[in-house]
Amino acid sequence: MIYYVCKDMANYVRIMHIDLDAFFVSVEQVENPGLEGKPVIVGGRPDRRGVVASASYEARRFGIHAAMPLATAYRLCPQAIFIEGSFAKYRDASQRFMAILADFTPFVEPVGLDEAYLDVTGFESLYGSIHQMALNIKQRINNELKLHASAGVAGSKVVAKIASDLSKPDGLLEVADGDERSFLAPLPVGKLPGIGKKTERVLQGLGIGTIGKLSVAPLRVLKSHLGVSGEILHRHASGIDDRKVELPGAAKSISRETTFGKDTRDRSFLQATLRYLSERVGSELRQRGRQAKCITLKLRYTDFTTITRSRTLPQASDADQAIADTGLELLNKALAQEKQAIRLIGIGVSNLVEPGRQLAMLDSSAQRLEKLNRAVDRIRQKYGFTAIQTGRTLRLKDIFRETDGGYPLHTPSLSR
Ligand code: TTP
Ligand code: MG
Repeated sequence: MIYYVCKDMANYVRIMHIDLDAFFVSVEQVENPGLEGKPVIVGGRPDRRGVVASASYEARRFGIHAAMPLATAYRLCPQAIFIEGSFAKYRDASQRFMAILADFTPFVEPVGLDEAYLDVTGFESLYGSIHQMALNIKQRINNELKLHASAGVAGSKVVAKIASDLSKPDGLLEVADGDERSFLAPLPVGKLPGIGKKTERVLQGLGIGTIGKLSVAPLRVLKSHLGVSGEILHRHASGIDDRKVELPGAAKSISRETTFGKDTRDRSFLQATLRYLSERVGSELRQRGRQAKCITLKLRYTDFTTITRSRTLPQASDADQAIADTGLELLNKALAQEKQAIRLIGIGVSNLVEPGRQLAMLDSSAQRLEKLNRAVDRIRQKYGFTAIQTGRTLRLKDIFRETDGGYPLHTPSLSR
């Protein structure tokens, strides 16, 4: 008997997922209460290109959602208030949000700016119940930031996230241990994180409309239509997800991208932009004390087709030059293959590792680059990002206006 109790306790996990409601918009509403209760959109002016970053719940009633082109949002709701937004403000609110969470538990994994997973296993003894702990967290966020958060509590990350999503706005939903399957079964497959429109269509084609049906679909069929992700989705559909809450520092990837004001084929402009984005990625990589092994280029063409191309570096690096040079190689290859004009360009790094005491340190050119990048970082921290520019990004000066010591990246609110 005791044996079984111990065994169950060993498997017992409680994870809380917290996500702020209409984050960017809500920060704007706190600053300007006149915006409360109105259809508000952060992303930029509707006559500019770019997409909706955040929409108030009032705007969502018109069918407006994140990632929708601003022009479409304007068509659906011309009376909406469009705000360009400012990343600095959201970063500040995000830091305060994460600091509140850290007061409740050290086991916090931030995801983006307004979202986090908390490993709350065993915290019942501190707060009476996990439900009470979630209420306390929500209350503090509301008292101190005037923002609303929604929380989901369950035995795994995937179920906790779905629960917080379903509870929005200002909600709290707890799925009891053992109830995961019955909780998920009736939900449409689109509610499962990782299932976008395309996968949803594939599943519909197979007659799979609910998460319950997905959980009992033959694995062989899912794998043949969806590859490896078919297997993961199959497990998640049963509420099985053994991903742990990972503490920060273990970021999996860093990326920056921008949508152009006008689609372009101008090679030197594309290269300059790519260098600039690479420098922004490199600077964050060094700030986090990580090096990257994998570099990924992202391009979106006029017809909205989006491609990504990746390359693994022979040795992990945090140098702007390594990121940019690899990105440029991938870009040149892509430009040779596809003649369409480009709408969006982005660069990302992944497969992040702790800098090792590698042989490269003996290599004086790598050492020189490292020194150079750190010196540039120090100047930029003091005087702004564009205070120092390589000859190749200077071209951007004539095209973009500089704000906050940087070039605005679309969506402007995401410039950083
Ligand atoms: P979300 O949490 O996905 O969205 P939200 O907080 O606006 O709304 P809710 O959680 O209530 O559904 O994203 C958090 C912020 O990240 C969002 O306020 C703006 C930004 N964001 C973008 O800039 N682009 C995007 O495509 C998405 C989804 C979010
Ligand atoms: Mg949110």
